[in-house]
Amino acid sequence: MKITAARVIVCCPGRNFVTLKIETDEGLSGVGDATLNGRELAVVSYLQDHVLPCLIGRDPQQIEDIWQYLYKGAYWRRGPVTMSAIAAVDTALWDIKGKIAGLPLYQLLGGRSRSAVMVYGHATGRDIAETVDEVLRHQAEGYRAIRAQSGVPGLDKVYGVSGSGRMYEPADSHLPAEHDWDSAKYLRHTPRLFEAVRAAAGEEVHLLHDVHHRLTPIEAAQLGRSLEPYRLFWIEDPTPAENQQAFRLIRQHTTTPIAVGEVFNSIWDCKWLIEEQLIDYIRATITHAGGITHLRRIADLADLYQVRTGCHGATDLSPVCMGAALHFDTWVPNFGVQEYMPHSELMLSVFQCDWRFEQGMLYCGEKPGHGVDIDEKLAARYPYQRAYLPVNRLQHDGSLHSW
Ligand code: CS2
Ligand code: MG
Repeated sequence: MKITAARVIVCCPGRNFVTLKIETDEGLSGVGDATLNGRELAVVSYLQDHVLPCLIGRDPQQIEDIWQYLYKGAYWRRGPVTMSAIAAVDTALWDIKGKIAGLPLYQLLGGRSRSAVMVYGHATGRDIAETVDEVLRHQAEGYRAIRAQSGVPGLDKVYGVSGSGRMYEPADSHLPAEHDWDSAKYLRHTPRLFEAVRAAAGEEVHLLHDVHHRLTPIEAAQLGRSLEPYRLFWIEDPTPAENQQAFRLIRQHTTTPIAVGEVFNSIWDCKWLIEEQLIDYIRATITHAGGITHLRRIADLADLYQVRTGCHGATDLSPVCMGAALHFDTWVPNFGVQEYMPHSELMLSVFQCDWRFEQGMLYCGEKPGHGVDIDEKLAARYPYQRAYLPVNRLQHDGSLHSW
């Protein structure tokens, strides 16, 4: 079998997605997600100009060899652009392998470890009362795990917070919007939010919270400790993870579980935090961490230390990523939870998927491969539109802040 064609499809059915389609001489094709939010076209060029010419004529069944060829062969290893491009190729090749075998992807990985995949939904509100309502709405829809975020009194706009039940879009403007930030206000407010949420939602539901890399290590330690009475499932990205020693400091002060890794792109980003047992959940996912082939290695390393997976699943990961992730989650022994921000109807008309949601769980389909395809004609009706994530400035003096 040979790869005869490979093309990149860029579309914007409500947000930008970059999709790779690989075709073979035997009529089978596969798709992979290469969406890197706010930097999409860099990956398009990486694929089109530098990767796709090397794929034509290769045997698509040699997934491992092609992965090694693209990773080691580039000389310039790692980084989000490179690893998203490799991930797209890898995902498309696993899709093709599933179609050759006539098996859903989870079967190729080793078979089913669980009946379904527990997901967490997003409850956001402009204030505590609105967030509590949203948490209760999610519980009524069957969610067993819910991430709660709310506006902070005295701050105009807070990332990840939309009003009245609307989903937020991570890249929401033509040029980066500017948000303001004040860690002291946030640290005062967040325990109040979770006091109210826990009281309203009861003991059973898993509660999660995303700090978006905004605190210093000692502030993150304070936050973790102040949330202990509400028994969170995790706090996510409490401090930027370039300085991994920071997590040692946080760990010394709090037993609130920690999740990190949505911006990680290789096992080398994860290794030390996992080996030193400084995190509890690893959030790397297929699209940004080198595909199924590489994420599997990260999960296996994590399993040695009882670190569980918690794959990133914001809407800027395309339905292709979500489809593949659900197969991965169905197999991976040390599964924790899967993030789930449902894509819009329009997005799901461009991408056909076969998963289903029921009582807080997602069920991957049984189609061969990962079960997601793209309608290229429809996709062509929604051309790329430049869009950025916001930036974050300190409220009192305008200096640019981590996020
Ligand atoms: C967030 C995302 O889902 C999450 O946990 O951190 O909204 C993230 O900021 C975006 O996916 C960035 O593209
Ligand atoms: Mg996050």
